[in-house]
Amino acid sequence: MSALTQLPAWQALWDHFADAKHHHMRDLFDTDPQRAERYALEVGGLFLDYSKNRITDDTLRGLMQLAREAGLPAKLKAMFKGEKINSTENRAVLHVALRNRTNSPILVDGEDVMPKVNSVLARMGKFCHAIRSGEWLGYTHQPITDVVSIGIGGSDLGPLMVCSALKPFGHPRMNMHFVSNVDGAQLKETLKKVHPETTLFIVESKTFTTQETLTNALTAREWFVARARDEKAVAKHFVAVSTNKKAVAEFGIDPANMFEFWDWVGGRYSLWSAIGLPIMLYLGEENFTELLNGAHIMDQHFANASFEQNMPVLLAMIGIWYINYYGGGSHVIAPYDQYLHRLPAFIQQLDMESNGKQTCLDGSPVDFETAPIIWGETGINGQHAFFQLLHQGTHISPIDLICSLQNSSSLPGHHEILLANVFAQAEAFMRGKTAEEVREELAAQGLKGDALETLVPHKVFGGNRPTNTLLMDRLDPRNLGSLIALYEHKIFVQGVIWGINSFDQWGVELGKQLAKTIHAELAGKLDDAPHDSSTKALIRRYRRANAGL
Ligand code: G6Q
Repeated sequence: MSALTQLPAWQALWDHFADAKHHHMRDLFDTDPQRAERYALEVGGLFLDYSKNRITDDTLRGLMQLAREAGLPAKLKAMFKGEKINSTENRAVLHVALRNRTNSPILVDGEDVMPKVNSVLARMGKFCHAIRSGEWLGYTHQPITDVVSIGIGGSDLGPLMVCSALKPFGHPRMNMHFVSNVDGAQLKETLKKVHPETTLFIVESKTFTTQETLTNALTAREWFVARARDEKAVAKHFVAVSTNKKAVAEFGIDPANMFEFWDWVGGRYSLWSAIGLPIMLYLGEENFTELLNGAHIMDQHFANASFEQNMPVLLAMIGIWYINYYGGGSHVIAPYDQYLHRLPAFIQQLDMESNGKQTCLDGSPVDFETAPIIWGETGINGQHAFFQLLHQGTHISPIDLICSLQNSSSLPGHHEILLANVFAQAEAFMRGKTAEEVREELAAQGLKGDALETLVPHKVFGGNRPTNTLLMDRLDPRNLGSLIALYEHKIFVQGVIWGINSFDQWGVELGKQLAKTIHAELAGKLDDAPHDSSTKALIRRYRRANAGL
């Protein structure tokens, strides 16, 4: 048995569950008129209504006790203090230092990291100002109009998501492009849209060894040099963001054009570092600072609020309740905001790469479920697609409904419809529709007898389906910063409860290793690598189709 399942609070919650699993939220609301008020919380520009969950005061008490017994208070302090909590890589985990707006010292191996953080931020600010003001000119003395960010995973999704989310704050001259897929189609289509004289390429890679990124960057560089016909022009059009100065120089980017970050910044937690350069270029230094400020508000709240009033802790522990007690293995992110359409993908990586693990910190296997499958889509589109399963399917899949109170599109009439749907969905998921209500409704439509009764079971909604409603005052850099940090900390808390390392990602290595050998085989450079019969047949088929290899 794992340490977690032996905790008294873990067992006590099972005892509570035996009774709690019979509760229906409809009754919980009926018996407590203050429920919505009591189960709500505001932090900065974010408001969370968590009342539509299958929880009572006893559930929350039990969950917070579990958080304490699992050692959350000490782990939280350890992260903020820069201790090497990423034990399998022997690294600190300090995305909070990147937005430590109070500038209080944070030590790694005895060295305060804040001067480095501030100096890179200042360099980024200067560079972005030069590009945005038109002072930085390309090789034909024209200002930059297009930015192509080349990266993948944590070195792509964050900047891509934030730039999409904050489009209304973007520089009007700047067109942002993101290339991550090694499928040449993405780079090819992007290059069709840009001109070498006015394009800046940002190569984003923590390690600067990632095959997809380096392949795309090399092709982009060749495309550029073939047109500029001058190697020296590269300096005006290529910059790198990395922790690996040597590899950047070897690739042919002047280290003077490199923005640095450090091994204590995890890829999927790196948008606050120099990896956020595309964000700062697009939004400007002030808005990037606001993004950091928003995250810092959430950091401070997370570090200081009592667990009972702590937004990331509440979301995490309520998540644990569903995952580990109800056996709900999936979680939906449904932003009701077109600008947030990449948020589900971003949170999917953040959560699944962090907590998709089955080994405890001490090397023993887990004997409980860990990260749920995170998925989602803009909520309103989801309603016309997969919400059917969420309402009447057999799975329990909690849903985060995310929207902003203020209209960001400024087109009249749209926002009200959007918000009406958010609130209606949350209510429908909670209440459902009883057979009695269905009967009444059908009778009012003139149906009776068998015709009515045959339809009833199909139109019943069990309800009791959990949602969190997250309202932002408006979608702006500060609130988006708080929202992202909220999820980062929620995921951290769940990792602590499960006793796993949320900050490594060994699971992505195996496929990468095998791909190297197979790549050589596809190219005809290697013939007899040992494989199973299926893999061998697939390789043969590829080689036949690309005859000559
Ligand atoms: C994120 C992961 C992963 C990483 C990419 C890109 O936490 O580690 O998504 O960001 O594999 O890696 P590089 O930045 O090293 O190119």
